[in-house]
Amino acid sequence: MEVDGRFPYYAQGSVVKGFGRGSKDMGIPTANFPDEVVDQLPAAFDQGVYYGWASLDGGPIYKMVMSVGTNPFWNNERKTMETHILQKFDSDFYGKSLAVCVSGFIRDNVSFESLDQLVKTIHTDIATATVVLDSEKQKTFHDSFRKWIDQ
Ligand code: ADP
Ligand code: RBF
Ligand code: MG
Repeated sequence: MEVDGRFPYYAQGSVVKGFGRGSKDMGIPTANFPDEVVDQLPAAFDQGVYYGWASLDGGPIYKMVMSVGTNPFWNNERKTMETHILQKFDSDFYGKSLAVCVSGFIRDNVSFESLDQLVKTIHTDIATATVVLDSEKQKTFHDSFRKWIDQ
């Protein structure tokens, strides 16, 4: 894969309420960042589906997938930055501090003909991220992220 100077990109902020469009019912809850964090994104992160690492309140680091954009399937007016952590949690964590290391690009954020297609594609994104994040290069991003969190 060619080198992409956007990565790694670090961001941190408290988890806020999103549009509540039932992504949780779809089995894919996404922790939303506040607008201030979204507005700090460099222009190169206009939109897209990404993978990387995530940590809550400085705790363990988990794999994640992230959607950036206006979610064309839903036609949102505002750009959002939503993180699905690849870990099962027993309860919600609104208000907690979420830190992310965005370390790679999967695809553009696009529209779909049906919700079923959107959900299937997100499951493919999760499978992609699960494999790629086991690579040596991604482990170095993981280790640098740990230092960034702990500093
Ligand atoms: P909202 O529209 O408020 O973002 P979601 O249906 O997207 O609602 O659910 C997101 C919330 O679910 C998160 O803010 C978090 O509190 C909780 N949650 C539970 N497990 C996860 C997970 N694995 N990844 C992301 N969020 C999760
Ligand atoms: N929404 C879209 O409209 N188009 C997409 O291509 C898209 N890709 C996503 C990829 C991932 C990995 C995740 C977690 C979400 C994605 N979403 C996308 C956002 C999804 O529609 C959103 O989480 C729900 O609408 C709940 O806010
Ligand atoms: Mg959400």
